[in-house]
Amino acid sequence: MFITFEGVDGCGKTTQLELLRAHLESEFAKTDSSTRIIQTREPGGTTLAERVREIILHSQTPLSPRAELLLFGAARAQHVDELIAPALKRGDWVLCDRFIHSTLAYQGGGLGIDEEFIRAQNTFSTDALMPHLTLLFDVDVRVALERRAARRGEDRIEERGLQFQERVRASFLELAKNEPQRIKIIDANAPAKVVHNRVVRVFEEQDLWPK
Ligand code: T5A
Repeated sequence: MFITFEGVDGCGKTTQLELLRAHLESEFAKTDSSTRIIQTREPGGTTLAERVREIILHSQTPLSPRAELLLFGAARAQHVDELIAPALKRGDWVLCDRFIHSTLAYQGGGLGIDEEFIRAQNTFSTDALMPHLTLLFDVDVRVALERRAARRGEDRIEERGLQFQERVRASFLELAKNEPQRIKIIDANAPAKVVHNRVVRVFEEQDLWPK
């Protein structure tokens, strides 16, 4: 099972990924399954992809939109080949903080790069791998900004400001409207425990708990 976590910067998806991981581990512990849960993130998850992450998010090097898109694609290709695809082949569950829908929302909706091109590039980068389930944590961008303010400084993408984040949020919601089977919108405008209960409900509705 391949599950991705999406939303604007600071929506709380990493917190939710960790809560779901702990919940899943306790459910798996009740079974005789040896399934492992792999937690990973994008850009990142492998040595090369983490280095690309540093360049994209934290370096002062100029980065054009086309170069940015290609770097996200390169990081994803390495991540899929080295970590995600082998884990899924073993039967492990992969919980991934961001994946293709971030590229569609940020580089497509946010930067205005052609969606069809992004999808074609992604098919090449991932060998057509798509998540079984995508949890989209939807929150007002001002709430997300307040949550981000509690931690470290802004990265290159967060520095693009609230209007950029509004476009990204709108793009995520549009993607969810077009892929209702895969993308489940979770209202993330509530305390973390309440949001987790909403995730649990999605798992119940989809009958996803390990047996
Ligand atoms: N990107 C990525 C692209 O542009 N294209 C791509 O293809 C890909 C893959 C990645 C950046 O790269 C861009 C998108 C991003 O800008 P990231 O590591 O995903 O960076 O960055 P963030 O989205 O900023 O992720 P964070 O981990 O920093 O934030 P999260 O995951 O949204 O939020 P989280 O859980 O860390 O929480 C943030 C703060 O809020 C609190 C937490 O305790 C924490 O302090 N919090 C809550 N507070 C109140 N109520 C809740 N429900 C809360 N949940 C969490």
